[in-house]
Amino acid sequence: MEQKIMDQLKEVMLEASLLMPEQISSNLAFETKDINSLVTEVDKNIEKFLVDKLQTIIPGAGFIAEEGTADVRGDVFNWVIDPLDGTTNFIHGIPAFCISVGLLKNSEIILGSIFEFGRNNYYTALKGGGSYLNGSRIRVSVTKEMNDSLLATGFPYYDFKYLEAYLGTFKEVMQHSRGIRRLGSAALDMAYVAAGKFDGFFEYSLHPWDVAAGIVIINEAGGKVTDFKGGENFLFGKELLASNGNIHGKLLSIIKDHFK
Ligand code: 2AM
Ligand code: CA
Repeated sequence: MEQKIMDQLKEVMLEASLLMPEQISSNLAFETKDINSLVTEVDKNIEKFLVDKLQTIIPGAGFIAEEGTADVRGDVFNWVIDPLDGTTNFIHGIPAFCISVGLLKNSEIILGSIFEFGRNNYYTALKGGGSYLNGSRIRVSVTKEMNDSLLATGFPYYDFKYLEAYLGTFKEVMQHSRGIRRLGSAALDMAYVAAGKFDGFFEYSLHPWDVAAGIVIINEAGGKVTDFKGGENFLFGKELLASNGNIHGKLLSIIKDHFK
């Protein structure tokens, strides 16, 4: 049953991606939902399309969707949707944004899919079935030492409560890694960890739709995902550390030192 859902989801994701205008330009029209939280017609259109189509794949499934198109909970299944992750990039004409869809079965994410615009890369994973990029198996990197790692993060942009802890972490990670990148799309950061491009990723003030798909895609690619305490409250817990596994302990100990 789940493989069939995967196949149907892929079709829906690819169809949804066609709602993106062919040419992206800078300074698109947008609304401000909250401080630094922007939304465009494209976000809304893609979400409406996804909700409409996904309803028919699993009748009775609920939705946790960023733009609130459908806010109903299912008893067993819930789709977790970010129709456009990296909206700020999109509005500024920077090509780093994607669609991210995960499926919760009870309290566990069992499948995820991320469509990266521009490169037309489709990342997907089904729990227990491995992770794939455009049909080919992907795995996390084999980097052993944090000093050799390339890491991704997201800067705080609206919730500055832990800014000092974040900057302390940032400072230390900067001095013990090959470099830190900030793409502006948590879902893409996570897809890149799964594909072995980044060795790790950390961010706080995340929403479930930013990370749902990435969680299963990283786990199925052989990586590790935890919250900032090393525990499992990363889907709704607003903070997440992901890595290839090898450098997880070192990164976690730095984070724990600062986020006390
Ligand atoms: P969004 O584009 O779906 O809102 C990573 O930093 C996460 O924060 C992204 O997944 C992005 O999701 C969200 N985000 C929202 N507003 C942002 C902003 N002004 N700058 C950076 N990230 C932002
Ligand atoms: Ca979004």
